Amino acid sequence: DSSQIGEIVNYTNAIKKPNNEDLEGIAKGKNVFVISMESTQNFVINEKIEGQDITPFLNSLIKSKDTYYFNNFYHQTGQGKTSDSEFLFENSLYGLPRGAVFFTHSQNTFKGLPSLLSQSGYSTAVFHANNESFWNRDVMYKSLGYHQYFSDEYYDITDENSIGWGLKDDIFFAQSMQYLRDLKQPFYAKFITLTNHFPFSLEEEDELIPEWNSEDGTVNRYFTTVRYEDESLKKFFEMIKKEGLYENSIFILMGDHYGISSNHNEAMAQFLGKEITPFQETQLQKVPMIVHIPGINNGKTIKNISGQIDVKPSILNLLGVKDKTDVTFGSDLFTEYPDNFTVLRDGSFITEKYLYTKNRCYDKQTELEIDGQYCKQYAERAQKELNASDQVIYGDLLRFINQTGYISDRSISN
Ligand code: GP9
Ligand code: MN
Repeated sequence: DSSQIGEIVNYTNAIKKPNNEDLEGIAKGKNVFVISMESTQNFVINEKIEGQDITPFLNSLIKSKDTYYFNNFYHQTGQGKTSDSEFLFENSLYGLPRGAVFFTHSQNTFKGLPSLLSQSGYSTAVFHANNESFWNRDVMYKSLGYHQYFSDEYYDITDENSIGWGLKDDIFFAQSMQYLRDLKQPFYAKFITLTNHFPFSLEEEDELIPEWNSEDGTVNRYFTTVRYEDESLKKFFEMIKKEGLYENSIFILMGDHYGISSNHNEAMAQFLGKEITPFQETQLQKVPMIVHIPGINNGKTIKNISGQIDVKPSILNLLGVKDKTDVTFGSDLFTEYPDNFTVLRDGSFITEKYLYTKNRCYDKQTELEIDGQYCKQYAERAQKELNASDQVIYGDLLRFINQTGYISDRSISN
């Protein structure tokens, strides 16, 4: 009921770290591109296969003076996979312990990034060349406040231009341009890629690097589909420049979740040159997080420990959009007072010194298991945070928060 949300608001206010004031509004009124990179894990960044870069374009983007790269950024998804990732970064709430919130709670009141931005004059759209009801997106995108959803029906999909799960990424981007052109600016546009999805199938003509040579075909192919995705992203940026949209936009590129599950630990051990312990397995949950702001000329790699929960407040701060009705579990990624504490959906967490997973506490420096006492207080906080977020969803508690941020004992519709 409404008393529960009062407590939760106090709690989220208490854990929230201050926004970076120097960056507040730095991208005010600019278009926002978010690119969700399917199954893209951070371990491929700046790495090679047979002497060839796996992600040459992302590597060069990261090196740019206009890019902030977060190299300790974790996905926090559960069974809802891509949809959980979308939910996390657009609401700053966790997905659920079981099932996909996109399916189970699509009728809740949300204060999603798209609806907040549309209140600030943005038009909002999603581009994803899959069936519109996959992950119940057609329903959930309305709840999140999207104006438009360009699903598979908007694309010309043939046997020749598709592979694996559907339309090839580079064709997907190319065919999206006609719709993008017509969006009223400023816009918030989310693109969800697909080619780098298990089982990582690829036409030979699209293989830009050779498959790797381990005994694990899945891992071997993964590198080639990541490489292909990287090339598609490069072409995407070229198209955006040609459309004249580059200068007046910001770009957020984020991996949605892991692509290589723990079933492939043997090949991963070979690739990383070390045994895959629960510690390593948790570190493999890092995904790339890139914020590219043309002209900012102040880019750097930010090592703070962070996750998808932190994306929404970061975008809002860059755009200078304030919202009093917000209940967010994350903090601005650019904060000058990071708490370096990130919780994964299974209760694992990562701090500056410790990593906790599967009831084991690790020292990050030695990578060895240590006495559980060191992790105890953080483990409690992790549970508290996940439970509070779950309560918001199970109780549909955001309906009790009105436009001025006050809590009402009566349900208020958005
Ligand atoms: C499907 C795409 C992939 O539309 O988002 O879904 P996933 O299996 O990664 O959740
Ligand atoms: Mn996915």
